[in-house]
Amino acid sequence: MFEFKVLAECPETGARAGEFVTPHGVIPTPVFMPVGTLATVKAMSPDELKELGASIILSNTYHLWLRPGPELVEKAGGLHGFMNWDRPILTDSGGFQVFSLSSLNQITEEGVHFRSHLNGAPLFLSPELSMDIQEKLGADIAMCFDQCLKLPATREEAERATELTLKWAGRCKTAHSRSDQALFGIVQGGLFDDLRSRCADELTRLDFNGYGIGGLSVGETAQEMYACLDKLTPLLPRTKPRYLMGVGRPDNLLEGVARGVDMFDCVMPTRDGRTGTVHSSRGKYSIKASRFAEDFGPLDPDCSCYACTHFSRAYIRHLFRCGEILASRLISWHNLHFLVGLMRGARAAILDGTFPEFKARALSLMGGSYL
Ligand code: PRF
Ligand code: ZN
Repeated sequence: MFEFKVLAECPETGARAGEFVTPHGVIPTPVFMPVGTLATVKAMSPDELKELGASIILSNTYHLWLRPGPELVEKAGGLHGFMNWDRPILTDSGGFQVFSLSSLNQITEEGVHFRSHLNGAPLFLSPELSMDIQEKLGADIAMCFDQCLKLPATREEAERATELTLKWAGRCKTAHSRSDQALFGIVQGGLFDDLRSRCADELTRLDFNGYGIGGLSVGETAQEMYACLDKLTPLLPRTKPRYLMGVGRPDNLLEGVARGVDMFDCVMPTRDGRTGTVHSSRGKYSIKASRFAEDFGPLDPDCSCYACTHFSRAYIRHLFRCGEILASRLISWHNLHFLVGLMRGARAAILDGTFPEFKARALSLMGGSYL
């Protein structure tokens, strides 16, 4: 269980194609994981997610802890039974949501004191509690409870967050007790190469089933993120999966894959789907634009998803302008298909030795709106 097989490596870049074995099936990598924060990928049914090719989804400890509570999910047979999804699931630890959503957080060595984003009630989350909740949720992959730093951060702040994240990783490893659940460490360290490297070394010593790369896409430039990955991924064990947390722009995915990242997640495809933003092989655009009023072509000429094979831009634009929920569903469906498919294409290209060409062509087709 939890074996990661590297099937092919791109000789020109750091890209790899692999397979990660979990209790609910094998995850082909590189992979994009749709986000189902509240035990649902917004507007999409599990069957629809399967149809578009999702092999794993992500859910959130923090949100499910508040509502409906881990005990209820456990009674329902864990997240898989509760939401009727029988493929792999990864739960994030709350280490990011606590810092990004809640107010007045006070960080101590023991854990984090903060207030609920729902009703302001005082709450406390620690590595041990996050592990307990994640074991009850029962995902295939649990994440360590970490401190995600907002950038820019001073050297001192980054040092403190890195040391705390390492102490907490050790406590997560000790507290974690389910042998049918993988546990991933999370590398922090801001944009300081030596802190990232120290964090990677210490986490590797603790021997996790995989490694999250946290604290990126939090205010730095794309070039800074790529430079950080260039230095960091070679320090992580070659035979364990690497997961770049919360990163989902298509150009970021391709650049991440080229630097040896295997897994990604982001709310972007579904969040943008609900506001009418389409991500496509030719770049991103808003379906609201008047130039689509009489455009009877598909959202993306290169896409084979349900939305693109059945409906026109003009129709989806009409639905969107009328506030019809089908518009949100169709654009979310397409956006997810695009990102899941982009990683499927990258994987095929790594396996047949054409990844550099695949990446260059995809980036050039996406054009100006992403670069
Ligand atoms: N830590 C955790 N989850 C995350 C992040 C992190 O740093 C990020 C940062 N991009 C997204 N999700 N636990
Ligand atoms: Zn489509």
